[in-house]
Amino acid sequence: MPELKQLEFAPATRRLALFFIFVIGGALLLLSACEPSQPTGSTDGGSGSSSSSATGGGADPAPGDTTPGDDKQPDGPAPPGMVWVPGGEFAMGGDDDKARADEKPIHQVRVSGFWMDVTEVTNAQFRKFGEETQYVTISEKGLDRQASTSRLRPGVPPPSDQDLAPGSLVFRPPPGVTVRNHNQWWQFDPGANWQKPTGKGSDIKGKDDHPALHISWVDAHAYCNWAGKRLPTEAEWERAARGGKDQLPYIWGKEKYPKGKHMANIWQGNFPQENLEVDGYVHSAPVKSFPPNDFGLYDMAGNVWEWTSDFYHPDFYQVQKVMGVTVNPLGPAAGFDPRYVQNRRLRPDAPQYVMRGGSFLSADSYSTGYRPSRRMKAAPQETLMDLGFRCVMTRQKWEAIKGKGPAPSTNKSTLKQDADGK
Ligand SMILES: [Ca+2]
Ligand SMILES: [Ca+2]
Repeated sequence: MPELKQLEFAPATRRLALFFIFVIGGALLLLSACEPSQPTGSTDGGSGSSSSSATGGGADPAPGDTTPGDDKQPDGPAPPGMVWVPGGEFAMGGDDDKARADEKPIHQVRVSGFWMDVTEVTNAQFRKFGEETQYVTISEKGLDRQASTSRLRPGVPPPSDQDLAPGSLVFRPPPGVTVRNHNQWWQFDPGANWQKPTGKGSDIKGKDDHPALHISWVDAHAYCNWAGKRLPTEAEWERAARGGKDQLPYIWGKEKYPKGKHMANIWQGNFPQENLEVDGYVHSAPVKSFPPNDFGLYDMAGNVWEWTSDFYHPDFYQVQKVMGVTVNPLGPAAGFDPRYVQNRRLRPDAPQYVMRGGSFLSADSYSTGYRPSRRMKAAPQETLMDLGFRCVMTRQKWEAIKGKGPAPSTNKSTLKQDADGK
């Protein structure tokens, strides 16, 4: 993940932003609460098909209202490859010495119980999706010129051929680069995509059980839609990651190395030059290589960053705090990132979505991205060497699937294969 330096607002800009948040943002939140804003995934500007569904039931909608008793796992079988994340109230965000401004303040959130993929979506699962739908990812096909141009704000120059070309960002720090040169260790490689994670000449042979990499938000949304699932909200993701351990620095507890054990695939050594590989992996690890959290979920810290369905706004938690305990928050109704104001190199035409959990590139000497409250963001078309995802499913959706009775064998087969990554 590009650990892009968070730029601070100038005081006047910050006051203006806070005004926007509390006055206008409040109205947007009300609208958001009235009308679930599960995005449509129409921002790819491409032609990838995601119309078919592994479950035959279409996409899972946004989280429903809290149902009494939903902290208990529903009776009957779980969806293949998923575990129940019990509903409940938890403290969202962080305020310790490692916490960034956008992780504060800690605020109380209640989410309904839901099903979540036990692991990050693997290469084998993503391949199955492509075979059944002929879906092609953004890093493989590039961006559509007409769609990309139609989104531009007035005065913004149209994208160049290079802006629209296939490819993705690969982590290649040049010799001597330091953490101060955060723009230099990511290199756009026109041959990089989920099947060629480090560019031309690379492949994923023998890596069926590794997480799929170079996955954009649009691609992730299409996969979840096909699987009859959806991306988790940011609140659902943090609820799930903490596994019931509120306000602890790590998803497994207080100690970084309990009994000397490595608990996640992250970075050891002097980032970005020296990866000591003490945890056994310099790149992605097979899913389930490290212990699960208390909800039975693997790699909620490290391995790859995971997309959520929420727009990013640096001051969103301040709004949440004044609203008291919020229930199933869906994120801000619109994305906003101050970098767009101050850094014109970044794409000016797209809001950003939140990603969570850190990756094999998360180092204590730099971002500590694997902390459960750490927030990162990217535009929906952006892809990176350490960016993947997993999906969730509502209780209601699974009940509806089961309620259909015995599913056609092809559907059952697809779900089983999805779960097992075969
Ligand atoms: Ca590692
Ligand atoms: Ca992860």
